[in-house]
Amino acid sequence: MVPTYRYAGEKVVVMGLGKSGLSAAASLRASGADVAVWDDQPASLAQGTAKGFRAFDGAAAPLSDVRAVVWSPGIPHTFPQPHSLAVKARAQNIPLTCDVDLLLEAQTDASVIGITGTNGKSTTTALTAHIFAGAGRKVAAGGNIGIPALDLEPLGVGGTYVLELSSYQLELVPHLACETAILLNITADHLDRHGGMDGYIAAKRRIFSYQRPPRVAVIGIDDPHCATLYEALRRDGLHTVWPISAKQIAPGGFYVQDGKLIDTTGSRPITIIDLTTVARLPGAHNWQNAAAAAAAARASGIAYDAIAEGMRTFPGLKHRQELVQQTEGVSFINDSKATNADAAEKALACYQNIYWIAGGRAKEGGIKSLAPLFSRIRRAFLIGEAAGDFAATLDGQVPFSRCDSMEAAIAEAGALALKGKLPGATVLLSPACASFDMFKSFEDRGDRFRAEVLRLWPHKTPGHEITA
Ligand code: UMA
Repeated sequence: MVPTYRYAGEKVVVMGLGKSGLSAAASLRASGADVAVWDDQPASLAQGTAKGFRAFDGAAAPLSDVRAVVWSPGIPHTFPQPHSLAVKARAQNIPLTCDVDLLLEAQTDASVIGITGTNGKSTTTALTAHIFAGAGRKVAAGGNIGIPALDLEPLGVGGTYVLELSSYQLELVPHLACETAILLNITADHLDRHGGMDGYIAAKRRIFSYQRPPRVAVIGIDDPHCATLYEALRRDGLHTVWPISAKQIAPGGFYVQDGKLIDTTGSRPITIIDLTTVARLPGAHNWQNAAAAAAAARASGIAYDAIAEGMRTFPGLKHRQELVQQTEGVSFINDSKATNADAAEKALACYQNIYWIAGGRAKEGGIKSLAPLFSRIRRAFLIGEAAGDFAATLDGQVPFSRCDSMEAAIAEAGALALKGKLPGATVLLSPACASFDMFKSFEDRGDRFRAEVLRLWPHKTPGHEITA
């Protein structure tokens, strides 16, 4: 835990008792602050009071002697409607802060690599930290990736925090000063929370604010919003700007061509690694993540061979094209994090001869946008509320079965894939749907997929390493 003495002896309210709120409350209390907590959900509030925190009535109690409100990132404080506690605090000039900002304020001696973007943040964060650790650096990764910032260890001088930062967190981090800041990509997301696309882009752009030397700004140039920001950053002249791309040559930056990751920031191009040989970074989206991680590592002086080794040994993240098992030529992939068609598209584009498990609680638009990839799918196994709609979309184009449970879908898909013996056959859970109709969360869905696959096919192919 990182202690945060900024509010020692003073009264602080922690708003929201999810992961970040509970972690912040614990750190503040351990550092001598007088902590009161609030959550609009009685069950969540009870979790806080069970840990001995005093309840602060967010709706009614006065804020007169409160020094700061530590805000949980998921709670609206501007758009679409500001929470009443945020309105009250701002009216009294009481700052809203968040756990990430408390970490940054407490650990100014450590370096910070900030990573944001609509997609790929978690993989890039984990990969960057893995490369740094492999190179012998003192490193800790956290933030939006699911490890609350104040749960990390104090690193101090010589340490590096690799922080995944969401647009929500970027609105609440005035102490952010990254040595290296990475913006991977921008597509429409969370627009309700930012008052539209301009607000969302403005939040993402904050990652480049007040950077510390060497002020390296790494930015994807494969989408129009980031390409425009790249030009603006170059014109500003405040940063060393390194473009990254998985689709085009990026002069003066890092790009991937025919799978080869190339650094052109120096006097001559250097090929770092052939990413087609790295099983746990499949697809162009992961190649862009790899380019970003390589840029962060080079900005910190990590050698090329250590970067390549870090990529080769990267275990991957759970639920994101996670290779669960390979047996008799069939790969079983858990991509439960793909809760919409855009995310499923990235996985479908990576494989041929796919036995596709999809469905759940549908998102707007369904799977019509995936039609260009249908030829890769040998058969679909449809589950959950969306099964009927998905069947109507696939009808006449892709054979499908409607399955009563995910377990039934796994058994049928696995048996067909093993029998078919097609090259590169892949049983892919990439649902293009939320999980809540059948599971507690996408993690629960992915965990159950993994458990069932390993129950049905426990024997791994000799020589193949699986990290669950
Ligand atoms: N709550 C209220 N009032 C409200 C809304 C919520 O009291 O009006 C309470 C809820 O009852 C709940 C708590 O607030 O108890 C939840 O707070 P939170 O939504 O900030 O969630 P945490 O558990 O603290 O998790 C947060 C991030 N969640 C969000 O930003 C929504 C986690 O990112 C992050 O991993 C975690 O902090 C640790 O840093 C998750 C996420 O979905 C993965 N992020 C979004 C994304 O990636 O798209 C941005």
